[in-house]
Amino acid sequence: MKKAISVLVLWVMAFAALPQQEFPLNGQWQFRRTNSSDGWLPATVPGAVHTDLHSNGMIGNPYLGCNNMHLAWIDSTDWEYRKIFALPKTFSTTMDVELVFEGIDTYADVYLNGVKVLTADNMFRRWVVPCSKFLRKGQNELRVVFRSAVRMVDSIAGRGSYRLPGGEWAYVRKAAYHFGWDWGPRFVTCGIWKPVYFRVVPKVRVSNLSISTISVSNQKALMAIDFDIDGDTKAPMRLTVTDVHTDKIYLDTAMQFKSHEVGARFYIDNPKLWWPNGMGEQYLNRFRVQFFEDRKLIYDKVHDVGIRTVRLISEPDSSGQSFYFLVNGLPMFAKGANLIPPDFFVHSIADSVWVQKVDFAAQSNFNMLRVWGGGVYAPDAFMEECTRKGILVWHDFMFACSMYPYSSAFLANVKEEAVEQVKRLRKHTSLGLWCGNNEVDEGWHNWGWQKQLSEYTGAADSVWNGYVQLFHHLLPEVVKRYDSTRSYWPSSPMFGWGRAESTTHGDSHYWGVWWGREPFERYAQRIPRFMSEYGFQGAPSEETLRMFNDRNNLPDSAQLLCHQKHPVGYQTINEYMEREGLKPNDLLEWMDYSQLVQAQGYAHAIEAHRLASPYCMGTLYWQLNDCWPVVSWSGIDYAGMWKRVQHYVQNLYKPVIAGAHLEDTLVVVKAVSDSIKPIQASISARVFDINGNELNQLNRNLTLQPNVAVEVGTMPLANELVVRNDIYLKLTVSIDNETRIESVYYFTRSPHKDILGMGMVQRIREIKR
Ligand code: BMA
Repeated sequence: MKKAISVLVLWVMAFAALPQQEFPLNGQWQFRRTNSSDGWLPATVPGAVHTDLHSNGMIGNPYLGCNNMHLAWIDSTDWEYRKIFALPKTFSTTMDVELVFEGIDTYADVYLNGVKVLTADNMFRRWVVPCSKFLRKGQNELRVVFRSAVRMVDSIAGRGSYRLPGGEWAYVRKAAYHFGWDWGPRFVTCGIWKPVYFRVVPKVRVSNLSISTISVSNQKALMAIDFDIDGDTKAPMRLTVTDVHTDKIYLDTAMQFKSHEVGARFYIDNPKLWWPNGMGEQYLNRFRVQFFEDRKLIYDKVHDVGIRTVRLISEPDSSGQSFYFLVNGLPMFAKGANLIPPDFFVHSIADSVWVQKVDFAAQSNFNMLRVWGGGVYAPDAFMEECTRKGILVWHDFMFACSMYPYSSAFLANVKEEAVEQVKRLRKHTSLGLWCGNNEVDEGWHNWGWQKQLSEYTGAADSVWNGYVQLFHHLLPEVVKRYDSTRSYWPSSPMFGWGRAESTTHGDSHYWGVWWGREPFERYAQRIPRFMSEYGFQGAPSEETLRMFNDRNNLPDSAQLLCHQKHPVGYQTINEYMEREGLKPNDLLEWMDYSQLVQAQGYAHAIEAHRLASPYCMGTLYWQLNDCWPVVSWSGIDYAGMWKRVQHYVQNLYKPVIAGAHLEDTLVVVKAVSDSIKPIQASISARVFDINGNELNQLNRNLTLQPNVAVEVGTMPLANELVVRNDIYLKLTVSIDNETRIESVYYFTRSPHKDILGMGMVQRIREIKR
């Protein structure tokens, strides 16, 4: 007996030196309708009820054909999951053990051996439950009973005298797009969507450790290290930060266990800086952080950290209010797109898929991605790849297109979520901005929401005060307290696109093109200080179109309709296609032309935005990717195939570009560079007919200063030339005698087929004087 105890003591001591020990509960589970007499079916965790039903052959593939239209019954049903397991021998029921759910979607009661240990109500939070006293030596049962989120919405909303304007998703802390979006199906699913495990609670635990740059000046960087420490100890503690490459010690400090949140600062001499893609190297310092309790090592990790400062500069100026990012003291023209979750069923997205999106962004010469507020908070693997590839992340908090509840219980739930996510994400060098929400301020001021509330006395005031409380106090205060070096922006956009200020103040979402059916030319007339959304739909690749169909054929018209979620999506595409004089003969040609029209739209916009810098300092199109096979605004479809537009974007996001437009019969050529140093460029504009005869030319050598667009020159064309469909303008930018960019413009609608075949072509933008 004595021997057994001493072995146990030795084992516990050895174990205590480890940061923590985990017993995963992922993998095989069982599920059924709650309390039904249906037999238990096999389930997978992490997972979702839709994917489990599909794996069991109970429903068809939700992404195929029109299946997505017939699955609403799943959303209004309650489901329960269980796992029966025995603890491993290394786990004793006398240990201090916690049950951890990294993510539960969304309303669930959790029972451990019949005892309710948790009620969860937020998909974006992690749930930690002390559970030693409920564990048994032999068999254990963990049961998770979900309540239908759609019925929860009705019950919560039903308690008030009015419904909040916007969308039903506002009532639940669950990904908004699960309720259906104009690029996604509606599956209000449920499930344990992230890993679940037991872990032994160590005496002292260090977590949420981040190292960030406070300032860089005079060849010195001031760094902050922040972390949480939990537990209880009177022992002296010590924190060290060393350089893995040089062994240089940056910090070696004694600490007393005092508070839960701890911070320290240190300096680095002659730091090598991290830069966004295109501005310089993505240099990462390797800091080894060690934490000792007494002399026992309780934390030992290497953190790869880029030294850089990033600030959003949004200040009144002579034109209105600026909006640009200052990185290491230099203005950055932001080039990128908006990102949505890369699969509807987020549990199934491998890290490699998230990483692939970042790699596509970097290949397309992006320096920014915006994680849109109707999806989910980005995983660490995504943020790490953004750090490696120089992509700054504009991260929305998960609020979109609706007014939100403001009860103290709702706000307390959101506060927990915000603190957790900010502490998790702040360690990433790539994180550039926190934004409160997507289009909530715009909705309130422009979408008739106030009118909707007008029959309820005092409702509009209360709802707006709730908004202010959440987006102007609670969230910025969380950012200030836990991530003080990051900027916070309350709502994107600052003004809706119908307002004059949308082109003079802050960021803008311009949907006059597409939603407003305005011509692409309008992009150049409605230039904002920073364009954080605009876009146009294009069909996916043929390969992805075939994914609509259950036999890998081209889809029929019903299937096409089930994979278009915008109310007038096809009409809008066809209207613009007609305007461009493109007349497709079959589905594949329609697909091709839709991609051409989409690409033209983005090309017009990107040229207009970049050639207006420094007035405009960013362009993020809607949207980079898809979450299922669909016709949408994305540049890259669900299967990861690049639409035509993505190649145009890649070209137009190069450091130096030239662009042309037509003022009556005068070709006007402009150029811009976003390199951080002045660039010598040679720019030529040459007009040809399709037989290769040169009709006119303009050649200039010039020095381009960072982010200052200039007019390169003008070239008059004869009246009879600009009405010909068989001539084109080729713009070439050369740097150091090397051609860096080539663009081809044609002059009329319905261009000659040979010109359309030239690759990245677009119709020249026309201005009538
Ligand atoms: C933007 C987004 C999404 C939407 C898109 C296209 O404003 O924020 O809400 O999918 O428009 O309509």
